[in-house]
Amino acid sequence: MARYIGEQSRREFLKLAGLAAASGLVASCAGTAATGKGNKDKPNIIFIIVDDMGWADLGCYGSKEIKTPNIDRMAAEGIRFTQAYSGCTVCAPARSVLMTGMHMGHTSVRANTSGMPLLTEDVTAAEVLKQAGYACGGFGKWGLGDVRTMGVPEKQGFDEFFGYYHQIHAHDYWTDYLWHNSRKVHMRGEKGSGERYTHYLIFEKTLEFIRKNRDRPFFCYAPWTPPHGKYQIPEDEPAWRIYKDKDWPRDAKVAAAMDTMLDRHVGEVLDLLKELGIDEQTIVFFCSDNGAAERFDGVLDSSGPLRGRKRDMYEGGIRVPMIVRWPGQIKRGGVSEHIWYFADVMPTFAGLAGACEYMPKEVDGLSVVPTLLWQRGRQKRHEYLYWEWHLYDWKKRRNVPNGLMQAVRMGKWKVVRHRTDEAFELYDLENDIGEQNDLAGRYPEIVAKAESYIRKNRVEPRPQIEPEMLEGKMFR
Ligand SMILES: [Ca+2]
Repeated sequence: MARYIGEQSRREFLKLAGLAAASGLVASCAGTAATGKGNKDKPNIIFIIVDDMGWADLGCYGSKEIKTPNIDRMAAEGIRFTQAYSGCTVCAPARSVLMTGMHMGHTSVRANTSGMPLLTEDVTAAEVLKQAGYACGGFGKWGLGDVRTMGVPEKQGFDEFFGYYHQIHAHDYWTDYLWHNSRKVHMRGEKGSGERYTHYLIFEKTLEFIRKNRDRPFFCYAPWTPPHGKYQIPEDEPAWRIYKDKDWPRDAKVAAAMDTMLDRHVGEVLDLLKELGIDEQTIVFFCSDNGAAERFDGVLDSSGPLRGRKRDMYEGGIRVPMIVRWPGQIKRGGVSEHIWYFADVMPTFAGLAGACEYMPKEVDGLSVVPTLLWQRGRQKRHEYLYWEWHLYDWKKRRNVPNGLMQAVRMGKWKVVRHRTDEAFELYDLENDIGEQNDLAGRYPEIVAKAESYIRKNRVEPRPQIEPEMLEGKMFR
């Protein structure tokens, strides 16, 4: 695969740059001028975010065992990022960062307990795009407000949302019901069958929304739930047949099959865009919401060379695969080392949609549109990126004392600590991607700088209310 500058000819580069300039897609939404284009220039945005897929679970990210030909092709036709990050190391807060454009020191939902939904005053990426004339639909797992709260997606900018509202509900692929705009949709058919397998229904609804909105700008948010455990898959799922007889632990086989199933569905989304004639009007993102839930070391090696996994502040918890494809606009086969994270998604959407004026001023993110369009000189870079997550004691129903985990990335440096009463560790990611060699003792001034960013750029989260009960059962 081509590196960022390489196999593309200069002539083609100039053509792409010209296209981008002509269509006004140069806004960074963080200082440079916003675009104000008419509807015909607003690309459709499809954001596929799968659940707990590891950084190394795709062929194009080095997986040797998991078959992902469609996503690999998507990367070959678009741009693949090697240093893209989630907003957090677990589901709900990661999505809060994504939806609000604010990092974990500022965003509203900072825990997986559902003890705090998005509030009315929170401005989501969907609300920004809605004001710019987009139809907004979501299909999969929401996690930012349960039914009967102000955090539900249809009160946060979405015209429709089909799937799970509570992330713990989303653990079960053969649940009794899903939600459609807070209306309960009962699942028919036999439990354990493909007929009732929730991902199939969520995928169908995703395609239906794209078909329905083909003639107008749309934002299709697809927070699909595989390969998150429970590791459940229909016996007759074609992807399952590839792995079912492998000599691996069952969970690893199901996780691999879920990835290959997702891959087929990504391919079908791309095929649909061609069928509808909107391939070149549509930018498609593919990423994971946080690191691998299980590493499956020696079998799938889902974190690759990275340390840790989901729930860690090490790279294995927060670094994610990120691929973006937009025929005619994004150079084919690019690989970028640009460092960015979910807080940058809202400004990127706003830049694409000419919607910068609708974005709250407080966002922490920076648009990556210049990087997508190969205008590297225009790309603004973060002074620092910030993550935190507070460990929760489910028995005592409160945060673990001193259990706040924090991480800061500054250029090649990564500062991390696992509790507030422990010292920070420091790693040089350029030379030590596996975070093995703690340099905090040698460079105390780098650690001090990270601490000063944290002090200046973090506020306490809103107080959590009691974790929610749903159908009389507490989800955890
Ligand atoms: Ca997740």
